Amino acid sequence: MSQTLESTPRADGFGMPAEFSRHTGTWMLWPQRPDNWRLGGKPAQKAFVAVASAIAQFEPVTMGVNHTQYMNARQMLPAHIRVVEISNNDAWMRDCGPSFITNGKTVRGIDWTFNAWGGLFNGLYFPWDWDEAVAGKVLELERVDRYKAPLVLEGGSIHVDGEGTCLTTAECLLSPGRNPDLSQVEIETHLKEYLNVEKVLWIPRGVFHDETTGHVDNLACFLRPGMIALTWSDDKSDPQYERSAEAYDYLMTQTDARGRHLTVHKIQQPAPILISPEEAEGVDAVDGTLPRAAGDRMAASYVNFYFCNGGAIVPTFGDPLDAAALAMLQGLLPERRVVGVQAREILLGGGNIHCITQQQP
Ligand code: KQY
Repeated sequence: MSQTLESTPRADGFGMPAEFSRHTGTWMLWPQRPDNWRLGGKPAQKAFVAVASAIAQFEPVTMGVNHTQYMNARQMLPAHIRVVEISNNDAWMRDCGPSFITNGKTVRGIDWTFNAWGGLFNGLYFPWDWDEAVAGKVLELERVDRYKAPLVLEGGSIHVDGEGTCLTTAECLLSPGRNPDLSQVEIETHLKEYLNVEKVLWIPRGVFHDETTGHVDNLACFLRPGMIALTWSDDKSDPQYERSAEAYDYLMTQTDARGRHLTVHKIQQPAPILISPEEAEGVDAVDGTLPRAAGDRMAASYVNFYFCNGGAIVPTFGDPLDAAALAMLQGLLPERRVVGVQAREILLGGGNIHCITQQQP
């Protein structure tokens, strides 16, 4: 059995590598809850198969599924994707899974506290106890020791450059539904201790209408140390304009842990994506779960992509700007193959490709 360690990663010389470093594989969870995914998750399941298959061209993929969906997932996924039973409340492995860390020889995991993006204050569903157990189960399956971090945090709320810098948003990490008893300084101290970083960059806000209260992974990510991709709108009447502009202005005033100034590449967001009446009708209404109403705007962003070994898997939306986003990322990541996957059905559940994946170094 894997052990729970009493020290911290920093004290033991472990830290989180950048997502663009080498992986041994990717973890995902299978969508099924009918009060989040339309039509009992059927269209989303096809999109998850497309994402898993795209990643599996580059590295091994493991899909965790509830026992009620095991046979269906096993039959829908190609044989080279490993399917294991892991009970879960929903399918966001980035957020309820572990953050893997390493000292260059051994891999360990951080098991953060998960409260469904805001607990009883503004969480997205109740209960979340199966999700809360996912990180521990993944680590035990891999026989990897873990640190239980004293912080409510989802993996989508942080990015690291692997060279001492963490990127996050104040909107998310300081939101009242997460760690209301901790100050910004205390939260930053925990990030430094558990991720083993020297510097935390606090972008003010995330993407407009993001139901995670502003996860950074939908707004911005490191392309390499010192280089950031930022979702962008040139339309001053779009509520995203102000958010992206303030993030850009903030990043332009900052240096990273190594003292480098940051280069920020703007990736134009797609035209606003609204839930259609047919899509809204397909979602069960359940008390305590975020409702899905026709006309609601979803937080679409090309930046919510996933690095895998030699590749980058990027969400597309059937928008004329898809091609420009793919071409721009391919130009910025010449050493990788950029692969677009139609992701509207994932977006309709409240996140995107980065939110449903978790890398294991
Ligand atoms: O990381 C994410 N974007 C997850 C969002 C969860 C949405 C649940 N409806």
